[in-house]
Amino acid sequence: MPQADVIWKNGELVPWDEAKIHVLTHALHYGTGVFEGVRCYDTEIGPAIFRHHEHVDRLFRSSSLYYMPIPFTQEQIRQATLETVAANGLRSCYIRPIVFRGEGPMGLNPLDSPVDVAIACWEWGAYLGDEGKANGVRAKVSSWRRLSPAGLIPHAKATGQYLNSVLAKIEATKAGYDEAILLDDAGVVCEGSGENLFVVRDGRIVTPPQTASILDGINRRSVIEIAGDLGYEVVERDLARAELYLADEVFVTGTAAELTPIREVDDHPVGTGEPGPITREVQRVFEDALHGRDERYRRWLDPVPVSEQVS
Ligand code: PPE
Repeated sequence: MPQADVIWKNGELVPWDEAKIHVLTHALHYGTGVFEGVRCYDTEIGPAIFRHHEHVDRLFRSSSLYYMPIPFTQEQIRQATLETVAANGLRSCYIRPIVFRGEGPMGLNPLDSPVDVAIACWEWGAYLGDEGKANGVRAKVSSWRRLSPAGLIPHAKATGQYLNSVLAKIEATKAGYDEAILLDDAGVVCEGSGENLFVVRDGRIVTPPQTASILDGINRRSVIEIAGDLGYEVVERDLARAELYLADEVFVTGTAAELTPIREVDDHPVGTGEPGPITREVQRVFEDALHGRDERYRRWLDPVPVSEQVS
């Protein structure tokens, strides 16, 4: 994977290779960490982080759901992220803030272990491939159900919870598909292994509701707003598995995946088998928003303070 120069760790920037942890880190054993996936784009107004405040806010909420007090304020974490991107001289990158229970007593009670924080960033291209982003990917409904809200907290972006996505992703890729779609505990459509999901039927956009064990995706919210601004009706309701096969269009959204069309589900072509017109239109405006090309959504960008160098 591409490396950058420095990583922010508990308040200071350290060289990439020195951002290490002990093998008895609590989170390594018990999954007691929470994280974010954030992206910085080289926009019309310079490098800028997309919906930065919302990501920092979700990090703190995830952390609080697992009783992990972060020893920094939201504003300190936001400034640290801006500083890390700037120090690495990156104009466009993926950013991974992580908060975790560090080296402390073994055993399930994490409350006496320190809460460590790190922020790394690196260049990361299209998550499901450039081809996939342009022409759509092939998905498989997973035999693994999305983690149940009776056992864990789907709204939290917690490290241990990702074993669920990992199983689904392994199954889908071993079977020759690009991505997994998980149903929830009740058998209704939930989301991709690392993305929220949208279906277009009869000109309407439908996406599973907050109660369907989804992660409350920040790009999901952005796309709902953009689609509304474009005049589309967006409905949050339960989706039956068969509606994936009967859909005119299907697409997923996420920080890593951005907006990626799904062109096949379980070997059924979605619609014509190519990304449909509504997907294309929403994707175009969403990409404009990410890159600061649409003034309406400039409020979603948090500029990275960089000295403009003439090269
Ligand atoms: N659901 C899940 C399970 C999920 O992991 C993500 C993000 C989303 C929905 C979309 O959320 P948002 O990014 O706020 O729109 N997945 C992150 C991790 C991907 C990874 O492989 O790591 C991401 O996109 O950064």
